Amino acid sequence: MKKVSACLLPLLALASSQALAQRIEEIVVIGVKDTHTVRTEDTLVAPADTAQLLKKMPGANINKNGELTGIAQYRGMYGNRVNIAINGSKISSGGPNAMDAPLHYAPVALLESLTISRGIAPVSAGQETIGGQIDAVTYAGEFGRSDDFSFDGRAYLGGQSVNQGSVSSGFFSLANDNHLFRGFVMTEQADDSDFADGSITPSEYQRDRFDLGYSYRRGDHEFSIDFTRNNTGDAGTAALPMDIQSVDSDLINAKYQWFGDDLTLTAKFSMNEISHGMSNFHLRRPPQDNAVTAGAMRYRENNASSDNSGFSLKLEQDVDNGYWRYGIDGHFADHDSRVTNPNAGPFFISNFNGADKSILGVYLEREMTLSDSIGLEAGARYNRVNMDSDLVSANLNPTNVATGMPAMLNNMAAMLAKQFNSQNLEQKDNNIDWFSRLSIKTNSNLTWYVGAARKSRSPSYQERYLWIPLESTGGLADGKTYVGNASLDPEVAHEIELGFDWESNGVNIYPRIFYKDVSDFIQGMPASNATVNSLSQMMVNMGMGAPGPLQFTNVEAKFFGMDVESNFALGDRLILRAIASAVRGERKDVNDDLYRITPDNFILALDYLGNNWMLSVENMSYAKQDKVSATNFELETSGYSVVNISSEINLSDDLEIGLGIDNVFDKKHEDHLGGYNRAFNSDIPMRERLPGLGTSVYGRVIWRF
Ligand SMILES: [Cu+2]
Repeated sequence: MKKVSACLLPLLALASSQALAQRIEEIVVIGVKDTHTVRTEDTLVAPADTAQLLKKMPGANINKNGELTGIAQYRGMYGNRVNIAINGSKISSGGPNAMDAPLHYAPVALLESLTISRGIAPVSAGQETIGGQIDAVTYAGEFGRSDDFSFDGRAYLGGQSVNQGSVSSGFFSLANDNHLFRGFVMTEQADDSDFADGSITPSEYQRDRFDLGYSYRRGDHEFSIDFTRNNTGDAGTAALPMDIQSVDSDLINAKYQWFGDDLTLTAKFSMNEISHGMSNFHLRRPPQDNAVTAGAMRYRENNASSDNSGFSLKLEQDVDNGYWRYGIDGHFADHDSRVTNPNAGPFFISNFNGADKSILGVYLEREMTLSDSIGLEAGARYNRVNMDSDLVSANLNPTNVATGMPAMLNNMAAMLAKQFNSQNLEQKDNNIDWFSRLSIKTNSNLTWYVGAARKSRSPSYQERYLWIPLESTGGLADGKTYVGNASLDPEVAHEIELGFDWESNGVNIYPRIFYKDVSDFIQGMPASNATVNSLSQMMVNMGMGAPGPLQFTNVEAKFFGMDVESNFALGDRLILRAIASAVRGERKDVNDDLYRITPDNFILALDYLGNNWMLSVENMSYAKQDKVSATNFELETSGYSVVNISSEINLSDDLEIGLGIDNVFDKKHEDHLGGYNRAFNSDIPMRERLPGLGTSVYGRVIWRF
């Protein structure tokens, strides 16, 4: 086992939230608890991936494709359907399989908090929030109280036994009441992770990061700018056909706020350059010779990039009975991805070439008190989406018998490229969203809630522009190859949600039920293009891909379920916490369930709070999942329970030590959201469900100075 993970602590609320807090005292609109936040200072987290925290939140979970590749799932929707903001800005993944899913850019060691919007998110929260909204905030330090500069810092060191992993990081700030300079450095690495009967290969990882930032405030004005360089090295993603060689990214995020008497202006700008490499031979066993082809022919490397930028302008106006919010925002993402074979120079597939998606949005939102006991929130948004792709091509190197592909295959690829290039690739969508949420306080303990919304999402660039059957699907990890469809329609969801907040005498219960109807839901259906099918079958015969390629298609779907969070004070120091989540995802046009839906799950935890320490014992139970997608050939999983223990002790105001054990009884279990094994491993057969991790003893030390 190893050292402990680290984080830096920090603290603190950004000055802007102080200003916000002051104003909130002035205007209180009746409402329910519509977010759930996990703060890393209060919660001990073993894994390096912030997405793991979602497992502890009502309705949320993680589609795990690797230790640094966690894709957020909320109430059965995942991937691009869930909008994720890192410090208020969106980051478009560099990888066409979302190996660097957005939460990759908010590592646990730098995370201050992770917040989900429970249920229907306001239209001001993000551009495409059909599946929900998640906000990750990283430590930013705090301004001083006088004009004298002071130097502060936090060291966060952590480690866990399940993969001999460790993280070391330091956060430093130099600040007075007007200026705040900050810096952060982090390095983390781990070997392959263990499960009860072996280890998952490859699941090792290595990641380095540094941040530099500056904030300035004076009077009613506050400005900040941050630069991040993230360098992820080798990292295994056994659920996908390749592993990460590198994710090199430069992220810039700037924000300006003006706090007027009854107006607040917030302007944000972000720019991200991500370049990413992956292969099917550097961390896992390379392709082997088989009866039909030489292994060397099937080596693949893939270099992908994402250049994306965004802005938002929001004006919030205080009025007698609430707020008006007016905003415009934009996000512009351009993606390239090229597949090569290091054994065959001429071989290439231009997987995505200048595939871009631009969204310009405008919204109006109102939050108001209708009476002493009724609060209303409502808003509407219009998004204009423009997408396009440059022309594609491929050379499967048919003239080289040893490392090239048969001429017939190359001809089929050329035919598909020609079909793709001759279409109208440029697409424009006009999407309208709205939402309305009503809270009715019937007595001092009970507030009823009802919400309704229409939310839309334009297709991803993969769904529109994947032209040759490959697994570049934004991380679906179902083992199927897909092709896109440029003329897909946007998804449109209509949703209703009901619930209440009950808070009385140490008993707090927040249940919600929901129903979401999605027209033009995008999902893979058996491909009908004869060339796609024959090319795919030939590849299967040569030992690549899987039979029966799918094409992204508009279908009809529905999601429904419930989730609840609750806590019960069992005395001054003992708290019982319970969180339950249940969701169903079904096709409406045919009799099938949707793919990779979280099994029903239930967390029961007992927390004891001592004077300077706390102890928590937690049982996480997952039901079997037999509602699986026939279309995606999804396998069922059985239910299981794991027990986790964690403890924290504050040795002084500046020194805190946390220790924990995850999966205390080393329970062997299949993680339904973990995907199937795609890398040779003597412990796990190919294309079998990947197991959940075994026992992990972990710890962290946080030292503030
Ligand atoms: Cu990748």
